[in-house]
Amino acid sequence: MMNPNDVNFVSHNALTEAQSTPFQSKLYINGCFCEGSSGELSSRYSPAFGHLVGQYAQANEADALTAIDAARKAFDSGVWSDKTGAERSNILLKIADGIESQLEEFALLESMETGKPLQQAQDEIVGSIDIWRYAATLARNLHGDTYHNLGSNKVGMTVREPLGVVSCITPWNFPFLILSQKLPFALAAGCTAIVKPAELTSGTTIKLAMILESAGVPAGVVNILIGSGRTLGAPMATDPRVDMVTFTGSTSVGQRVAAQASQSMKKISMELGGKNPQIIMPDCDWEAAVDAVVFGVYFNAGECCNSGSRVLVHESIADDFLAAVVEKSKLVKVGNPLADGVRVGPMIHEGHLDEVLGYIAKAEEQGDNLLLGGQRIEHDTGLYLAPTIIRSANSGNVICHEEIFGPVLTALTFTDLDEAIAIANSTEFGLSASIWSKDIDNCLTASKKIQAGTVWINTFMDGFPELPFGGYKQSGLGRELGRLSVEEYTEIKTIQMHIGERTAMWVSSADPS
Ligand code: TXE
Repeated sequence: MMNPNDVNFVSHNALTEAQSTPFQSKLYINGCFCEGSSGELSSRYSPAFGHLVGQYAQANEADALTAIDAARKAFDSGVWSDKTGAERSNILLKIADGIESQLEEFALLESMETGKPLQQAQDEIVGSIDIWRYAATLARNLHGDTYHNLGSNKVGMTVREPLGVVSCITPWNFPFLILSQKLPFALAAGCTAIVKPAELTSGTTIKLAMILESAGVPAGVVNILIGSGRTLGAPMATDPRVDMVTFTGSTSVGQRVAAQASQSMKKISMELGGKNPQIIMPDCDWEAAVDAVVFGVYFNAGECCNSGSRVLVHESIADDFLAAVVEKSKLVKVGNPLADGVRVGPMIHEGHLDEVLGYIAKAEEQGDNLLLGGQRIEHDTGLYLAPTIIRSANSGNVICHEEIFGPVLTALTFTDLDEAIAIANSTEFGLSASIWSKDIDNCLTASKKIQAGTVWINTFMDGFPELPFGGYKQSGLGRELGRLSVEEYTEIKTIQMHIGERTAMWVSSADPS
């Protein structure tokens, strides 16, 4: 345990009534808010303050089947898929307006359930609204192709049809942002959906349901289940009435969901883990690179698939650069998520904090060098972990290649860019990476050779709805966001046409007898 005075810890104040009143919610199936058929409730307590944040009706398998049935019937009826792109676009824009009108409530609930700083939660809801608006533009731009080069009596065309019913399974680290990377694009394409947020952070997803109907989304088009991944995941991934599963979460659960979904050849989209390197060259913009490393690893308490959890530093500057990162890390404010300037809140739950501490212990056992932190901070709920930096001499050590999902930076050194790229590529993941250098050759060489879905040059973790996001290797399958993301939720149909009289018969009376 670390003394809070040994880190830049901001203590808690008493909560106001608005901050401490628990959110109550039901399931949302076929346009109705309903209790789960088991009658059970789950409770979420704040990882920062320990108070009851929300109580949720729990869905069981029977509820999942009812939701799937509603989504299937809504899709097959054409009530959503037959709307014009313009109609769907207008509804998505109204949903965005509805979220915006409750921005503060969404952000507070998200902050209380996850423990993330309130200001960051607000930024994420603002970012999510922007994504809904971006998806609305794509609803009007979905189109196929035509082919006039098939001969004078043939025309071909491809049309993009909505894929059908989509199961969306989302995690706890960015509950509303990740939902917004999936659902508006599925809706833009004309699909219907069953959505299952993570057990710990269901609040903002179910809050969205309260906006859908008034925005004009017909009953059954979006159905929201709250409950256990194990119980609800199986029907959502295997039911023959579901056409696609989009999942964000751990690689191990993603593999299971993909295996289940493949039994009936469903389309799958997976956004999984990462062990993302930031490569620091000697000619980097020093201040900006130090700041980006600190931001990259501590943002969202490191519970971030895009976390810059590895820093690879050129050996000629390694000691000084890491000393600067240690000093800047000491300035990072940890603690009360509602206080101004706090950047790092608590970890999501006790079990997860224990796992992260287990990785730190393993690193020390393997001879890695703890430069900063490494311990819990002494505090009521006890879920705060001090910003941690570990220098490793061996890129084969556990801390260098497994996703830790906490505020833990692993530092390694390299002698030249080729070695840096080899280390960058030496994990099973390939989500994102960055390079810091003023030399364009270094930057472009790294961006071409690193196996990752996103490479940032002299910046880190920027994101725009316009730019696709997803992983190479075991970081995932498919892409979210970007112009083409709506196409992930479509099937291509080829239509071939013959013009005029058919002369070439397969069988003719003139054939030799
Ligand atoms: O994730 P899970 P957990 C990583 C991160 C973290 C680890 C464990 O390394 O430490 O995963 O987190 C649902 N069938 N990421 O255990 O279990 C679950 O209810 C279908 C990376 O919380 O993968 C939730 O809705 N679904 C990540 C979702 O899967 C199942 C974000 C994700 O939970 C299921 C979160 C099942 N059998 C964790 N079991 C990222 N890529 O950002 C669970 N779920």
